[in-house]
Amino acid sequence: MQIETITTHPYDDQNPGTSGLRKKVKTFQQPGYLENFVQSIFDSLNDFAGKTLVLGGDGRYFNRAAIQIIIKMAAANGFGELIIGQGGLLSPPAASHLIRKNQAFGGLVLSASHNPGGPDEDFGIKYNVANGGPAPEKYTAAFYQCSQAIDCYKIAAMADIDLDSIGTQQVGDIKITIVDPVTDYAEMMQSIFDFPLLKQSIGSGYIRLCFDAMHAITGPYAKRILEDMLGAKPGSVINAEPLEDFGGHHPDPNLAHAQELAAKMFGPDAPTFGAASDGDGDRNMIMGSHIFVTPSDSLAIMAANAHLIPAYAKGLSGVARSMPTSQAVDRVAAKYAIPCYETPTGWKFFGNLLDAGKITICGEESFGTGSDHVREKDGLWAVLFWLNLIARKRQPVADIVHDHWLKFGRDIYSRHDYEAVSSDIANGIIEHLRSRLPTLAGQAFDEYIIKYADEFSYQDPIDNSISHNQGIRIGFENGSRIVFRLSGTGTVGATLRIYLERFEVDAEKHDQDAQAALADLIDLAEQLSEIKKRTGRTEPTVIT
Ligand code: G16
Repeated sequence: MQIETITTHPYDDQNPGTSGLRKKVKTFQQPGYLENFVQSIFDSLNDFAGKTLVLGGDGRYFNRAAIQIIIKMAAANGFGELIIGQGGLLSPPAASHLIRKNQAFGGLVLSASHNPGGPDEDFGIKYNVANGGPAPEKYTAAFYQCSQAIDCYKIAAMADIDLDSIGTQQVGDIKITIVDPVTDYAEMMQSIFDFPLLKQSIGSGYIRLCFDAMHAITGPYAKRILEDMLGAKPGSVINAEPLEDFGGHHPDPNLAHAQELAAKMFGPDAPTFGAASDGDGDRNMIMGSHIFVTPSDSLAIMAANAHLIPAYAKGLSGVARSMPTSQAVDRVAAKYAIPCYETPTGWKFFGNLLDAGKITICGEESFGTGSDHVREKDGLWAVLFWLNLIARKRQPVADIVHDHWLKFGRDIYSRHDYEAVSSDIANGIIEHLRSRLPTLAGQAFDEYIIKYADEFSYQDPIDNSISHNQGIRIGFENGSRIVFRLSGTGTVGATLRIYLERFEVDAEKHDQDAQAALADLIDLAEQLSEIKKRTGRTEPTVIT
C-alpha cells in the first residue's frame, strides 16, 4: 500500500471546545482541514502502531466522506485494525462500548451532536481514549498545539471501503471490520435493565410509549430495542429514519425542537411515556403524559431510585453533576450519604471519577445522563432506565416526579440561551460580570441576598489537573443560583447561557410554571449581566 505525504498549512481555529472540534461543514471541507486535525490527533498520540481504532459517526452530511478519509489516514499512520459501524454509523455510547469491549487504543467519533446537519450546517469530530470516554483536556490541548505547527499529513493510496457490508477485510497492513452498530449496544442494555419486566409492561399496554428519534442516529437503535426486542407497537419510534440533514430540523431533544413529541405528550390520549434523543444519540429528554422532566430532576430521580434497576441494585458509589446542573441530585446524595461531585461542563470531566469507581451515575442539565457502563452520556440508556422505573414502581411519570419533590423539595430550574451573539459582545458581558464578582457577596436584591459570587475552577480529584474559568456562579442565601457561561459547542459567534434555579420546599407550590417561579431571578440575571441591554435582544433564543 502506497503512503503519500501531503504538504499542508495550519488552520488557526482547530482548538477543540466542550466536546471536540465542531465547525460548519464548509469549514471542514477546506483543503486539508479535516486531514490536519486528524493528523494532529495521531501526531500527539504514542504507541498505537498495530492497535485498534473504533470509527463511526452520527450519519450527518459529510459523515461518509470523512470516514473514507480517516480510514486512509489511519492506515497510513500505522493502526492495525479499524472497527467501523455499518454505514459509518455509531452513537457515542455505542462507540464508547466498542472501544472498551475490544480494548481498542481509542476511537474517532464524528458528530456535531444536537447541531443541525447538511451542506451549510455543522460537522464535528472528537477523539475518545482507551477508557471509551472523550479525551481529557491535556489531550485536546496537545491536538491543538500540533494543529498549529502541522506541515504535512499521511494518507494511504487505497480505494474507498464499502461501509455497508458487515464483515472483515485486510487492506495492506490494516484489518477493517464493519460491525452492526446496534447489536453490541443492545446486548449491553439487556445486561443492565430488566428486559422481561419491560416486555411484560409494554406488551400488556401498561406502558404506551413514543420515542422521537428526530431523524437521527437513535432511529435504528430505538427500533431494534424498543419495538423489536421489547414489543412496543410498530410506529412507537417516530422520525426513525436517520437523514443527513435530520429532515431540516435541529436534532435537539428539548421542548423547543422536539415539537411533534411535545404535542403528543401534552395532547389528548397522551402516551404513558415519551422521550427524544439528539443527533448522535447521547442526549435524552424524558416526558410523561402531560409532564416534562427537567434533565436535572431526571438525574436526581434516577439516583434516588437506582436500586430498583438490576445493574445498580447494590447502590451507587457516588454521583456527579456538571456545575450548572441543578442541586437536586446533591439532595439525594446527602440523604443516602454518598459523595456528590461538581464538575465543569463536559462529559470528559466524569471519566476519571467513573474509572476510579468514585461515581456510578452522573449527568448534566444539557439533557445528558449516564453511568459507569460506558464513558459517554447515553440517551437510550436513560430512556430504558425510566421505562424500568415506571414498570417497577407501577407509577406514571408525573407521580414519580411529584413523589420525588415531596420527599426532597423541588429545584425549579431553567436555562436561557442567547445564540449567535457577536463574540466581542459576549466576551464583554463575561468580563463585565467578572469585574463585578469581588463586590457582589452580601448585596441584597429584595429577598435575594448574594452569599457568594465566583468563577468556577475544578481540580480533578484523581489526577489533580486544574480547569479554570468554567462559568460564573452567583449563589444566594436562600439556595437559589444564577450561573453564566459561554457555550463551547456553538459554531456561529458565541452562545451565552444563563442557568437559573430556585429551591421550593413547599409542596403546595411544586406545580408552578418554572418561568413564572423564576421571574425574579430572571430579572436579577439581567440586572447583573446586562445581556439584553448589551446584545439588543429582547428575549433568549431558546428556553429549556
Ligand atoms: C456536549 C458535552 C456536554 C455539555 C454540552 C453542552 O454535549 O459533552 O458535556 O454539557 O456539550 O456544552 P456547552 O454548554 O459548552 O454548549 P453534546 O451532546 O453536544 O456532545
